[in-house]
Amino acid sequence: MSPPFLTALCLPLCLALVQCHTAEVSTSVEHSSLSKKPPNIVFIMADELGYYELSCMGNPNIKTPNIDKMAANGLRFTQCLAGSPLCAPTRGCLLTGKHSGHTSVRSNGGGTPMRAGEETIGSVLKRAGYATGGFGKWGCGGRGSRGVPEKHGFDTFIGYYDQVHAHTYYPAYIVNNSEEMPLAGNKGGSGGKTYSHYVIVEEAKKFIRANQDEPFFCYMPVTPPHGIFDIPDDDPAWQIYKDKDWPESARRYAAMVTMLDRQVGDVLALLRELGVADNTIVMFGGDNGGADYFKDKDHPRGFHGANVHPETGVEFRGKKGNLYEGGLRVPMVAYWPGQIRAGRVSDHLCYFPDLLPTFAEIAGAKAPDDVDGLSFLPELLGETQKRHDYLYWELGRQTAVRMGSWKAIRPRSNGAWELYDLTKDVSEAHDVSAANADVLARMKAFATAAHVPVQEGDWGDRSLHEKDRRAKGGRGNRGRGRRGKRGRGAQGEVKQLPKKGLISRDGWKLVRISSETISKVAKNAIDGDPRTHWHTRFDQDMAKHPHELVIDMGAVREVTGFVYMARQDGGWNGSFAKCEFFVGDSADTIGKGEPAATATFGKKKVAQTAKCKPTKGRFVMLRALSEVNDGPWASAAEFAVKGR
Ligand SMILES: [Ca+2]
Ligand SMILES: [Ca+2]
Repeated sequence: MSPPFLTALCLPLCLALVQCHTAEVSTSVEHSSLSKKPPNIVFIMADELGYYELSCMGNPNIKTPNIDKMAANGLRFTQCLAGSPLCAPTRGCLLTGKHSGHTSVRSNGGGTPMRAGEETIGSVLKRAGYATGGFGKWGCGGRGSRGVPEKHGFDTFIGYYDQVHAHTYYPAYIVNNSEEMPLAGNKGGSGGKTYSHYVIVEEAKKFIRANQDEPFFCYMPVTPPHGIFDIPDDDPAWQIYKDKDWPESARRYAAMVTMLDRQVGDVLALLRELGVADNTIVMFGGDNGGADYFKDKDHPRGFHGANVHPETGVEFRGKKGNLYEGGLRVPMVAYWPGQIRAGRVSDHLCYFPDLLPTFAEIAGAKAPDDVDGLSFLPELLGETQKRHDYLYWELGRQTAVRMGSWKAIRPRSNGAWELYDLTKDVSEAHDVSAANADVLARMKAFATAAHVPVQEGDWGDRSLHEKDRRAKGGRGNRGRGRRGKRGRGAQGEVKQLPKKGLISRDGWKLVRISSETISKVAKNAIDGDPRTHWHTRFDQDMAKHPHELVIDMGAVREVTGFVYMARQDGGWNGSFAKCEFFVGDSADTIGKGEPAATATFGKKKVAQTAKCKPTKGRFVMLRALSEVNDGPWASAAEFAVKGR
């Protein structure tokens, strides 16, 4: 089942022989056992691209001619599942070959580190003599931690180490092996002159060119089409969509996908130019299930239908962030001239932990013994493929197991397990657990065996990591908008709460909080600093509104209004839209009657006020019912109360 180059690798002195023969590499698909160096591996991963968002999948809106061609001349997987439905944990699975019951990066905090010494695709391939480069979003260890890419087998990594840093395409710098690489004219947010993604792709191409005579692994976990939905107005892809009668974010998103498609084409052209295309496997995929972005009443599953079959209308349940198929199903295409037969569609059930053993086998390297993945190289080559006994996921309080066509899912810890037969019910609409207790029992036993308590890697000094996160907003700078206007809300022109008419917040106590992240805690909403904010957790059990905050003001006050400030760091994720406010005498009963005030806030950095008729009480409650982008989470830079 091994391709001929593996035979060559088994021979003594193979390295010398391979080097002697590199000049003789032919573009023929015939492999001489000695004339080939191990194949190059290029893995390009879009951030957020949904299963049905490629034109070869029938998407009516988005054009992806180059990826379509890769699929037509290669293999497309129908059942490639993400390691996790969120950015950081899915990268942890991809890089380490482990499922999310074993990985060290299971939270989506952005900078959570892998453990020291943990093996990755990078370290395995580097030991096998590969040049290893990464370009894009790392997400498995912020700067200063033990999880940085250059400590995990990557010769070079250029891009974003922390995910929050990646929430701008115009940061003042990106990171190159933990050093800052300045980007000219950038201020963070949507303001700047140097589009970071262009730089990242160019660096990837430089890496390929520089290592054309070595076997190389080029890992490209690039950020488009993840928000902020920015693409330069002079990008050719924007010209295709700019005049569409769609919401601007939906147009920008589509253009970002088409831009990335063009760059995939550029990478393939470069491999041909260098004469290494026939000895290079190129894979393209998404990192987690589609996010159903840009929902409206005509597009209840998102404007581009990431999780909806464009012809049949059959939907994947759920989306990014949960373990139903909508959160896990990603597009995945593999192209390898002469090795993968053109035009294949594979139903082989695989997931991100399989990539390490697959790439290791392609390279003739040994995968670590403790990986959970299974090489799918035989499937790529059309040979007999082993199947998984089961696949496993956990995220926060959610757990899921796949066994053949069976999918067991427990959406909440201590909740009931559900069971679906995906061959009959890909939408996971009909729970058949009652009729298949034996099947479910087996799968629950797999889940119990698969989970090991998480052990994250060590942080050293977090100061550089925190700096990267702040760099997202262009702190201390004024931003230029993407259409050349002054960006609003950049750090440096931080808005303040009104000075008069507010009840003093000295001595205020938080009584009850519906949800908060580890770093963006609710006390940030009442700390008097508009640059800090409370950000509710993005987690299945806390994903949905309402998000609530109950505050004890310490004494009975007369309340006349409620003041809200959105986050001041240039992002709109999590800004409150519809809210209710309550005044009461008891923390236990507050929020049960009629609200004292309701409001629908807009995209404004200035303080917004919901007035109420004078109402006495010691406790106030804020209840956020929706978010400006229809996101499930919420945030507040500042919350204050008017009155006396
Ligand atoms: Ca993602
Ligand atoms: Ca604050």
